[in-house]
Amino acid sequence: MGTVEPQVAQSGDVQEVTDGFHLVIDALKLNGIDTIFGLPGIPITDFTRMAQAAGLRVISFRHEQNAGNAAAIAGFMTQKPGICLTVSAPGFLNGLTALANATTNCFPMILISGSSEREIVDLQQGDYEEMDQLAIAKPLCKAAFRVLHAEDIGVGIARAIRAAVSGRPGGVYLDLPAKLFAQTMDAAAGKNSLIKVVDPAPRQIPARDAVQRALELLKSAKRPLIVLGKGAAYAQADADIRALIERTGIPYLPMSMAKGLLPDTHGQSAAAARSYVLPGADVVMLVGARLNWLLSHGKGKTWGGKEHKDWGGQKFIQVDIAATEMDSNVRIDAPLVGDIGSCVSALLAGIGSSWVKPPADWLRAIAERKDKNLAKMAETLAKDPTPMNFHSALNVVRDIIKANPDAILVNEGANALDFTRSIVDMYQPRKRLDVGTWGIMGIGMGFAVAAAVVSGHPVIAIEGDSAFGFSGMEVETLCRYNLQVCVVVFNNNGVYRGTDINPTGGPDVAPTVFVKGARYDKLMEAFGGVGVHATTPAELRKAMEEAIRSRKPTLINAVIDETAGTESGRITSLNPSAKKK
Ligand SMILES: Cc1ncc(C[n+]2csc(CCOP(=O)(O)OP(=O)(O)O)c2C)c(N)n1
Ligand SMILES: [Mg+2]
Repeated sequence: MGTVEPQVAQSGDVQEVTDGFHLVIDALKLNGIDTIFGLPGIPITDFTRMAQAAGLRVISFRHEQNAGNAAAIAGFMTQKPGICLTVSAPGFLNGLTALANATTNCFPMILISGSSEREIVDLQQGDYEEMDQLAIAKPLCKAAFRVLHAEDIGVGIARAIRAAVSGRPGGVYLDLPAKLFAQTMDAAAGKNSLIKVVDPAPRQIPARDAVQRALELLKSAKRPLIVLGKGAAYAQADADIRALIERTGIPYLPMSMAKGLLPDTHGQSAAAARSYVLPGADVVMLVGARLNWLLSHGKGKTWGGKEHKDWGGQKFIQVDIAATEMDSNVRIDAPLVGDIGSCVSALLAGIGSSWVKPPADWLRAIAERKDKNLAKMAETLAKDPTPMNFHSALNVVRDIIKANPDAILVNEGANALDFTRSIVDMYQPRKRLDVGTWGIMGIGMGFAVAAAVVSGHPVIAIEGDSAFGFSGMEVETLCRYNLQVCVVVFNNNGVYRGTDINPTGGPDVAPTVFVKGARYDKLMEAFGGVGVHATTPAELRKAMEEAIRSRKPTLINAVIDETAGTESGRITSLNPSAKKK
């Protein structure tokens, strides 16, 4: 229990007192939180010092958005809310994008922000960094709380933790006005006011009839398919999920961050035959995957529908913790509401040992497509063009991950994202961390820092050159904490490609084009890390192997053919095109 200087009460007795600073720290520690990702300044500078002194790991960033992304992904990896700490107004706003992104992606995090004096803020009298932060945060997160009195800190932290991790996880905002930190109270009373949250994410057991309904529908399928989402990865029910897939014999499709839940090389993976299984399946079981844009909303041509919004004829079973997810895009014939672990184990119990495997013709048809596509991919990967392109570079990354399956792969960009997802096989759960539901740029270095800090495993960040720029300054953070992160910048001189021309012939380059031949490796060298300039797959391979071996923060500037990318990577179709030519 942290205390401040003893005070002498009027009676003459020495009274142990504590304050807001220490109560917040003690409340976090009491709940098993050991790391804070943040950026100091008024009113939380002393808080960061005291937290460090109290044995918390305080990871300081160069921009709050990266600290926020770090907290969010730490939450995803650990099922404990990641903590991001920011200063008032501008710092808070910088962290807010990460909070909103965490909520969208169902990552549990708590953004704790200092704020200015309530009386002045509410009368809009122009305080230092004045802003009604609670009101602004509210629509962007699961829950938002403010604590005004030291004796309420325990409740405030407990509520924030519960809100972040229970049910569907997400972002929570906790507003701590500057005045709160210095408030004092009796140390024993303070200690008593803290709450150690019991069972913060209670299991939600699915109803028996819902399990039965799901199993009957699955049993009736001629062409069944299971789709694993990142909710399935988050659940840490890895063995049961694998058993479900293997005991039913049903082909499965991993969403991006569910890759590795089963090794991507698994015989039942239908990832290489995605465009065949989605329209072909008659019953689809979604496990922790939402029918959002990433799955074309469960309808339209991707699913065999005639037109853009037409139903493809599939029946759906959806396993999700949120009942409100059901029927969000198409009819869900068998909703199975509960936490993924409980739902999957209930399904397993119902499946027993005599489950009939899916019809052989369905499996054979998938295997044929898969073999054909994988052979085509192998051919492309074997090429060694000059200059290096996405495929020849990713062939190297693919080998490195295969040799180091415990390494965590962080990935962002457009082409740099889409090609990596399809080419680089993952072998273990929760090893692929990427742009998620929003396809957001800027998660790269925040995710990389947190992945290294939380896991202790090597981290490899495959970054488009544009994507990297959003959080690039954090290479200093990588060096400062000496984190074993190998950043590979796929440098194709711009957003999507580096070949656009300014149609006016004026001196400005096109909006998608960057400085040609930029040397991102020098940025890493500026802070004492290892910088490598790689123009061939052989150079890239040598540098990545050395980075893994040395464990030193490394940035490899991988020069990629500037003509190789496509507009928006794989999602060109979402880009509105002008009618007027
Ligand atoms: C916050 C945010 N801003 C802008 C975008 C739009 N956007 C999508 S991909 C991308 C960058 C693509 O370029 P790069 O990272 O170099 O990848 P490449 O396709 O060149 O490999 C941008 C700016 C976004 N997704 N998120
Ligand atoms: Mg690029």
